[in-house]
Amino acid sequence: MLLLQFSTSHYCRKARLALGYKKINYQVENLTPGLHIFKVKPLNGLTTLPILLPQEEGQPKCIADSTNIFKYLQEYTPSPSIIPSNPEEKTKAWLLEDWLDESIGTATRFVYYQFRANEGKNLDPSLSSQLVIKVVRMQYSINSAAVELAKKRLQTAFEVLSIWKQQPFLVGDSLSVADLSGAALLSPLARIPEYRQNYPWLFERIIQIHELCGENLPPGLESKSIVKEN
Ligand SMILES: N[C@@H](CCC(=O)N[C@@H](CS)C(=O)NCC(=O)O)C(=O)O
Repeated sequence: MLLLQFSTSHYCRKARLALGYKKINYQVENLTPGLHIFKVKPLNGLTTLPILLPQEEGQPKCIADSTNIFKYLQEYTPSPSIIPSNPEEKTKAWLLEDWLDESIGTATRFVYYQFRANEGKNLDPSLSSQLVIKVVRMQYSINSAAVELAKKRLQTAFEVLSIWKQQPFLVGDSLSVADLSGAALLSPLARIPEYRQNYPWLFERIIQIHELCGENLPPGLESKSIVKEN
């Protein structure tokens, strides 16, 4: 299998966590933001990554969107499952997945790029990095007012996800699409000292889930990084 990705994207991390948890062999192809459109649009009409190419006879040619990738991988390799078998838990896990994907992953992006353009500029002050940050901020209309709203959405996320303080999994007693989504889509906050200080439990869980999936830890947490060959 081949995963088309941006190396730094938290949505692509989400797909890698599921591939890793299911111990599926795959390779990655890192695309360049902007130029990716020429490769990606002809495949499915969308412009976003991740995209999974199963590259196997009898399998679909291309699966776009991290949620669809979860669903496909669950069918492709049912065990270990990432979907609870109990119907109520299953509904809850998918609801959390959808909210984390559609609302919280976006809020993380806004807060992260605001930080990288201001207090966090010294993480990589190079011209190329600052240019990428500028383009992303323009692409998604990231401005101070929108960032304030995103911060409020993140506050709600910390309340909802505080279940992680008492139990290792958000739903039921095993890892699900909800945990994979939370661990990936909040991971960029590990670069922001304020969040690291205020929510240590969140980053402990993110580390544990990455370890369960055999995935390298996200920037900011990687001092404890594990080795994985792609
Ligand atoms: N809901 C989508 C979101 C994916 C997404 O937003 N990907 C971003 C990178 S983090 C992207 O590809 N942006 C490039 C573009 O929109 O052209 C998913 O889960 O796959």
